[in-house]
Amino acid sequence: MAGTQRYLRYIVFALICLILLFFISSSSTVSSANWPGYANPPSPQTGGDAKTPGTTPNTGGLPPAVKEGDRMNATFVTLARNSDIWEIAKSIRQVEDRFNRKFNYDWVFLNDDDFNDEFKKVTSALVSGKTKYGKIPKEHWSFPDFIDQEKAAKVREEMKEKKIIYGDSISYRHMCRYESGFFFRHPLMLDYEWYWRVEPSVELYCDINYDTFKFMADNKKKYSFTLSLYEYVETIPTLWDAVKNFTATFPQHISPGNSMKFLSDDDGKSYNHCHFWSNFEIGNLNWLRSDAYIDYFTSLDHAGGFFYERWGDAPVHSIAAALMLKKEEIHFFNDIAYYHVPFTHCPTGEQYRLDHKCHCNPKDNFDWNGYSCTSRYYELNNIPKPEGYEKEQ
Ligand SMILES: Nc1nc2c(ncn2[C@@H]2O[C@H](COP(=O)(O)OP(=O)(O)OP(=O)(O)O)[C@@H](O)[C@H]2O)c(=O)[nH]1
Ligand SMILES: [Mg+2]
Repeated sequence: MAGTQRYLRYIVFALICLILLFFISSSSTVSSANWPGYANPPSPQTGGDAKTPGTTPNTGGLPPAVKEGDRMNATFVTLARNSDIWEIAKSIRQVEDRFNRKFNYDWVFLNDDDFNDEFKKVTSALVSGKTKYGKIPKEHWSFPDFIDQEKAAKVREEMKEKKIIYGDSISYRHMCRYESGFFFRHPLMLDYEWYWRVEPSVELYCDINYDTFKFMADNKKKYSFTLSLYEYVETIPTLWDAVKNFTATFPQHISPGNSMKFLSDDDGKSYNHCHFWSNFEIGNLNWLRSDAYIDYFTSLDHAGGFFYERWGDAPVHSIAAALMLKKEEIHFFNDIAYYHVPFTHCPTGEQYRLDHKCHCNPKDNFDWNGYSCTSRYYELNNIPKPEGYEKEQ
């Protein structure tokens, strides 16, 4: 009897184990029909097999992938060394993502040396338009014969002691002179009417959904900026004297209705050091190639300040634009959100920033800061300042 009972206990125990095993195995994979949020779980589509699900075309009416319409005779232009490769790669990526993937404009790269294969390979892969690589002729990147080398060397020593930024650099001076007077005359640039200058390590923070070159042409603009500020006085002590010398010699090149008020608070007697920051520029190359601008550059060049001081291309371009163009021909691109160390232009106006997917912090906007000259531009042109600017002062 005891043996039968033990035997029955074994059978009951074995049955319980079997039932438990059944439950464990059936609950170890949750039925796909029970996935949270899926009434009908996704299943393989046409074209796929059991292991690789297929795909379906989007029929939901997405906006067109690229912009339609005519292009302008325009190019991006970058002056760079081979060592700038990764910093210019970042800039290109931003310009492409925010603008050029929709327009596919060309990009001209200029260098005082030969570009190496790596530079060409990386940059041409990033640019959606054609890329062109030019070497700067020696005579555009060297001391002109009228420059006293000893005097120039002494200035560099003094500026080094005074710790003036790039004060002891020869190459920086060649760069500023080249950007002031030669880049637009490079053979590769002669094919174009419009340029957009891009430097290494810059950022664009908002989508640009229209053709900025066409905007310039349609609205009769010749020069443009996003940031403006005061120049270091130590780098340009005699620049304004050289400008006055030029205006006295070539009064015919000075435009009526110009932007003198942007440059001077005493009707031209002295320079207030305001300038447009030229690391960003969209401008007209034919204007830079005009007799007026060439006479201006040649006159300044002979004054020697690119080497005896450290004149930057930003005040040189800005003074030219402010004196030789009508004030309406200079455009402020409030909508191009831009950064070059250490300043940011983040468009004033929250709705604009949201609509254009901007990722800049409006608190970083430099426009209404005391060191910016952009207020002067608004006042001179009688343009009402954008709504909300007071909050950013
Ligand atoms: N090929 C070449 N390009 C140069 C040289 N020096 C500067 N550049 C380029 O000229 C432009 C201006 O030079 P930057 O060094 O950016 O001068 P910056 O903007 O005043 O100063 P940063 O604050 O350093 O950016 C950039 O596009 C540089 O890549 C040079 O010696 N050779
Ligand atoms: Mg720079």
